[in-house]
Amino acid sequence: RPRDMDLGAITNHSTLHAKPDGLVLQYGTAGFRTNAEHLDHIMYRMGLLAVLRSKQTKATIGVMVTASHNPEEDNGVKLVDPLGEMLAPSWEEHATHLANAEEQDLQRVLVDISEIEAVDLQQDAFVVIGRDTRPSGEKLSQSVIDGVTVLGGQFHDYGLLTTPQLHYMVYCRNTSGRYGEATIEGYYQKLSKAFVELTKQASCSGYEYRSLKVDCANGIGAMKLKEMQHYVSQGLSVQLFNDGTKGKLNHLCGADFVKSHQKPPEGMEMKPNERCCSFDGDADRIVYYYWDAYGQFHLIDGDKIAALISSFLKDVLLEIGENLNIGVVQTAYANGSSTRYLEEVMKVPVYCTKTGVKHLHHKAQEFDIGVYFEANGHGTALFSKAVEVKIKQLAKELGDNKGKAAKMLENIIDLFNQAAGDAISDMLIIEAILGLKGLTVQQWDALYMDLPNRQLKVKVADRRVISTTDAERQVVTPPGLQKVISDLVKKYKFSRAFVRPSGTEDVVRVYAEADSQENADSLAHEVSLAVFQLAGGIGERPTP
Ligand code: G16
Repeated sequence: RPRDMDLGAITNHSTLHAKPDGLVLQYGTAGFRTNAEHLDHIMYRMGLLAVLRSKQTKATIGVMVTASHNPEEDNGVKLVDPLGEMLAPSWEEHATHLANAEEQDLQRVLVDISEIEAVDLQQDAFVVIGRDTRPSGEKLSQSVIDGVTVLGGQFHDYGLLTTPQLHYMVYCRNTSGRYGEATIEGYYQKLSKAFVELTKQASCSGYEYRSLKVDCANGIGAMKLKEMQHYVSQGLSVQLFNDGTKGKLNHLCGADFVKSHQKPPEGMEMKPNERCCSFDGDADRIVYYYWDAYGQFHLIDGDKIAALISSFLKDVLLEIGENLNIGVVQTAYANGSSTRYLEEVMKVPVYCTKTGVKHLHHKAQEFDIGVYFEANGHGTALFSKAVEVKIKQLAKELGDNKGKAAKMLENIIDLFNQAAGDAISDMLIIEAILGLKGLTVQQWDALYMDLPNRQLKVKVADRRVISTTDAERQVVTPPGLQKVISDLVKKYKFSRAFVRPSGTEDVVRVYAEADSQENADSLAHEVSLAVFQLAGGIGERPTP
């Protein structure tokens, strides 16, 4: 029996965080998520698990209490690994076991995990905690802390943070401050220094002071942008909407709403051709949009952000004279036009992974420069250590235009949050690139034209009956469903459709694209009906 696990105390505390009988939850796309009322035991147990992971890795581990884009009543939790990345898959399994263990089995599961993972229980543990603005967050964070302390772990509670800020803190702490200072000021200073440098460079080429309207989804992004505003005010003025003073979190606003409904958020005053953007509830996603002069809404999603960023990076590298390998990583949701543009016009290799930033992040690490974005606006760019060192050196050594380009790239690297997709950091990068290139939002939008598309949700009794392959583009079970989808797709031009169980909501997601909005809508509807019939739909049948 492990020496320094006080099993008695663990059990005693556990009864204060009792697991509702029969409740089974999975560590999903981004941790556990459900109605906040069912999460107390999960939080306590994730506190315990974070300590074990910290002891095993001999590093600081992060715990973020958030349900990101989900409705306000939900909450959730995810663990952040030492370099700011998502928890390793084998530990996701441990998390699921621990979360679902009945009270009497809790000790055994903890001991099993420690043994399987060869955790040195004598090792110190340190856990950092953050939470978004959900009303349930504070109490749930306390339950995490309870789990951490009962296993003898030390902790620092950052309180209210955006999810990517917590990822940043973990990364800083485990790299002895080389990545940045692990404080909120450290984060603002690192990003704003790079941003202000870039806007200075841009102003030499005619850049004008800019303003931007930001829909903060009534979430944490509003608070953090307000705090940051004066750091970047030399180059950008942001006007905040849905800042949480009245509306409900993610309700009729935020990046997820705008992307999935393809319309502007409520509560935002938009004039024609004005550049606007939306964050999601924990500020790890961003999408841009505008109304044109004819009253048509234009959405600029994660795919077009990836196109802007990768084309900028390619140009800068050309200017410096460096031939590095750039790769772009997308998911099945990427608009067909974006993939074609990246491959055929920009000539960059494109890869498709399963949904979930952990998959994209992992793939992006294979390149000198890996740009990854989900269509929903979640993404960043990763630069290999060797590239960072080289660019820093070139920025010092080179003169003239090459030197300027190298400095620009050095600042761009600093501005990216390389631990996780980050709405604030992405926003500043996009604003800097538009400024440096002298691009309007319309010109950016015109890089390519999206294929009309539609996303729908279908309720089924148990979404696990659907399994997929080929980066979620093909259904394996239930049998017969893929054949129906393939036949439906054949009815339309330039069409594509797929379905997959969500890992954050209790629904099956349906995606379809085609040559016209009408066709995309009707393909999505027909596929929804097929899911409803073949995968155990519940409630009302999908209606067009
Ligand atoms: C999370 C993940 C994203 C994913 C999204 C939806 O985002 O971090 O990678 O795209 O969920 O996932 P699913 O379709 O499985 O529900 P967020 O912003 O909610 O944390």
